[in-house]
Amino acid sequence: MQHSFISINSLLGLAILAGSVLSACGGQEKSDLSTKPNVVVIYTDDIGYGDIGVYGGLIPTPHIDRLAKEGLLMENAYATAATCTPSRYSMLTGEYAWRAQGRGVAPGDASALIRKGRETWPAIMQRAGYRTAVVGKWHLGLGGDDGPEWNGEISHGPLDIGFDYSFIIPSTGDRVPTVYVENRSVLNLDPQDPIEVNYREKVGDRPTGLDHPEFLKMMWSHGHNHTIINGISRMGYMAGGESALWRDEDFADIFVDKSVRFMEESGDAPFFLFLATHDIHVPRMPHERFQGKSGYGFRGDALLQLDWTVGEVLRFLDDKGLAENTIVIFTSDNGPVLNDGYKDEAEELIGDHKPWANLRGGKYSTYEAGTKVPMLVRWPKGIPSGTVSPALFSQLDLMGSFAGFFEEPFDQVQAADTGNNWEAFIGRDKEGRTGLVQEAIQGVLSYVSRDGYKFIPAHQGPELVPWGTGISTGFLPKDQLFYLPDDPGESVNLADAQPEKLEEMKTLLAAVRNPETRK
Ligand code: NG6
Ligand code: CA
Repeated sequence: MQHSFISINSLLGLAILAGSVLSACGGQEKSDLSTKPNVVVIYTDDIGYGDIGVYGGLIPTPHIDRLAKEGLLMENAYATAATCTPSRYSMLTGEYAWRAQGRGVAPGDASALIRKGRETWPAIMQRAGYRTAVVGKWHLGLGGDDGPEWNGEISHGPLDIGFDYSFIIPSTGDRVPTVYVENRSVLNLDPQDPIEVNYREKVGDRPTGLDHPEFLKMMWSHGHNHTIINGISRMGYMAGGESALWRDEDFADIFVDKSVRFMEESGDAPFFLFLATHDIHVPRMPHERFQGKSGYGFRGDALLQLDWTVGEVLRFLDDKGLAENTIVIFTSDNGPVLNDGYKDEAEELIGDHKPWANLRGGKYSTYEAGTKVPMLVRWPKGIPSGTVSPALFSQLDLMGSFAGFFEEPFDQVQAADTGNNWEAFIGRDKEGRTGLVQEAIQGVLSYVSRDGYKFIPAHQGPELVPWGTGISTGFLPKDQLFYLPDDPGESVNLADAQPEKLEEMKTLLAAVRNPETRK
């Protein structure tokens, strides 16, 4: 299968270069390049199911809401995991992250998790004739087995797996090194002042949050007490790189600027932009113009900033007359958390706003709020405005759905878990996937089926996320079974009352876990 894929693909590549109308394996005509929709994926960080206005959030998000009014609101869309790295991994590769070890939340100096030769969503887009870019948070590792070469050419990055342009922060704002990486090098690095990163012991003489809290503009609450940069202590120690340091307050402005430039420079080629915002992950340090504006502390202010970001993208598309045939996808990598390591008053000021809506749990959790996320899709040419869909949808299927739409062959051995759910993606099929797997911390896997049942296997683990977020893990030493349409808050365990259903759900989860029977 892999061999035939390679030859078909290189033929297609030649045909694309020749600019001819292609004949794919099924003999069907491929759509003309010029009509291909642009695609902008706005992948947000830690935005909960209830955070957005159209999902019941109290903090105004008019630009994000506009996507729903002019497009599709999905009621049952899921990230594959309750943390960032595995969700991103699955979405970009079409494979559940838990199929191999080592794809949990990556440290800031992790080596690349997705390597050259791996089938990816952006690679499919490239082969379909798109210019592709990633802008924003990466958090999938960089560099070979020895990790990223911060002071030289950084290998094994986005450019090696399907992106033509890359402007990223290597992991998350709370992890060193606090520098931007553009394509293969650290932006604005002075070679006389090389970067050193260490996650085990202190390097350099910058003060730490543990020893010098008086230098902080925002105090840490758990973890995050190593090197202080820009008045914020981080995870990990960093020396050097002074001229390359970012200012957290500028993230949104810079990501918008890089995104707009990329879209502008695409000319007549269709573009695929993966805009992975840092908002609203910790440390929440929005630009000064948003600080204090929401009344909900910096978490709310970061949400206003995120809404502004979306507004800027939409304004660009409007101004250039591109809105009609651009697919804008808005979703999140995992569910919400209030205190994720800094004292930013997210808990104290939350008021009646419910980031998790009526769901149980949150980020890290195996309960629904961990992975059930907002998902909006606007495509005026293909989706009627104001569409709402209850279809079960996984971000895992974006890759297979786009491949299906373009009739683009891809390596289905590597991308074993993605499927073509295009009709659900554009709101026509109201049922969607038959089921999906949710990954919580500690590698716990639960299963949601299309008929509304949810199964969480027995797991010996802490009741609350162990580092002080106050979030229920959903771990119990006995099996749990819920019927979500009646009980979205997962409060009535039906495991004893419905033993047959429980067995059926166990079999379904086992079938996905077992590579012999999957698909
Ligand atoms: C956790 C961090 C948290 C956040 C998370 C990753 C601690 C105690 N907690 O380990 O602050 O960085 O990792 O978040 O250090 S994610 O959205 O990128 O997955
Ligand atoms: Ca996240």
